[in-house]
Amino acid sequence: MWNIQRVLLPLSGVASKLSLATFFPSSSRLFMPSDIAPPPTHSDSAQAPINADLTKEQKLHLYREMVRIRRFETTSLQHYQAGRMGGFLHLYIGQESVAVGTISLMGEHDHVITAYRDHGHALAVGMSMDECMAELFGKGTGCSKGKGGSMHYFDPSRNYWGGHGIVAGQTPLGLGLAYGLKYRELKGAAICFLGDGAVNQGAFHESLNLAALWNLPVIYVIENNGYSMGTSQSRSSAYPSALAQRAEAYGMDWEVFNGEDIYEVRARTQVAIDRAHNESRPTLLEIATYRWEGHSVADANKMKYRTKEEVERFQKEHDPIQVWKARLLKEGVATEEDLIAINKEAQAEAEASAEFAKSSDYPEPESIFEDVYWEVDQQTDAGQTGRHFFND
Ligand SMILES: Cc1ncc(C[n+]2csc(CCOP(=O)(O)OP(=O)(O)O)c2C)c(N)n1
Ligand SMILES: [Mg+2]
Repeated sequence: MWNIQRVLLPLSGVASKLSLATFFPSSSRLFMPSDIAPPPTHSDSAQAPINADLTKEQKLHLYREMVRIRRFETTSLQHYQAGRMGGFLHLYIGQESVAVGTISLMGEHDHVITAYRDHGHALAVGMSMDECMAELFGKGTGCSKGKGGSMHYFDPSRNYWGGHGIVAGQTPLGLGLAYGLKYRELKGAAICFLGDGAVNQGAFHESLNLAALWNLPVIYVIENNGYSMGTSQSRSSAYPSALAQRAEAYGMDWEVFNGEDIYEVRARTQVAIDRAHNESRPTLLEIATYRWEGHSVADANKMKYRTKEEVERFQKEHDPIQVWKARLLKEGVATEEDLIAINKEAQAEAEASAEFAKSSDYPEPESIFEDVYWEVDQQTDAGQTGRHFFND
């Protein structure tokens, strides 16, 4: 809690007292929250119909998709460090079960939109490693023609609407997707991912308000990986309870659960999808997860706001791929050799995608003005007269 004396003391001239502890009373813990732990998983998630009905092949598919994301990203990291990519690279390693679990539930009219940590979601919706890797290399064969980079993957043909760099900027857009579904009377949901650092942005709260007010089929998924950019959740959010509890202010359903077990992710997310499809009502989910790498690869302070022990604990005990692997072995779905083979295939696919990216051409300089406004590219009246953009 704020202590008024601690705040006033520095103002009365005792500048030496002005330390982080003044503003963050237990700052040492806030800097190093090495006690963070995911919530327990529900014991009945594996038996939920959506999971009980999974075939052996579907279970292996979930494993393959998570491993593909991991191999894609470790390969991209090597090429980033070799100086072959410009811009930032935000890795999703450690969070794979969230994208793969939620997106595995998507039907024909379900749509996805996310922030800049977008590689996992893109591969999970079915975008190819080639187009994703080439985008990182800035090549014309990339999914955004090499002009978007890591943070701006797009594929509307797969109901995948980006890839957004402005924190929470995707949240009103996700609302618009849901509005479009309702307007067209389609039975679908807009799944909008955001980070724990986006929950205090005004645009997000405006979106929650409209989602509830207009009963829109949107599912906001907070991927709570414990940290935003160089800071922990406890240093950035005043409200000490669940981030998703903010939904109560808008009369919206919400839930918090553990994201490391893909059964759990699927079982709990399906409830929100059913609510969107059948009742056209929004949900705010908070999925506890963990990012292994720095905020981006260029995060020089990545070990200053958390401990090495904490990172290693999550890597050893909460790796979603290892958790799922253990399940598959226990259920007799696969042997150790089967899973090694899947890893090798994914590694080969990732390496081939890097070769594809390297040998692709950069976009032509003249194309820099293309793909900015649809109206201009399509030469519509508005695109030619500019009236669409400026009232005259
Ligand atoms: C409006 C805005 N403010 C600040 C930034 C700089 N910024 C980029 S990422 C980030 C942290 C977001 O953290 P979180 O939402 O938890 O997502 P994560 O990186 O953990 O996936 C910040 C502050 C930005 N991109 N946009
Ligand atoms: Mg975060």
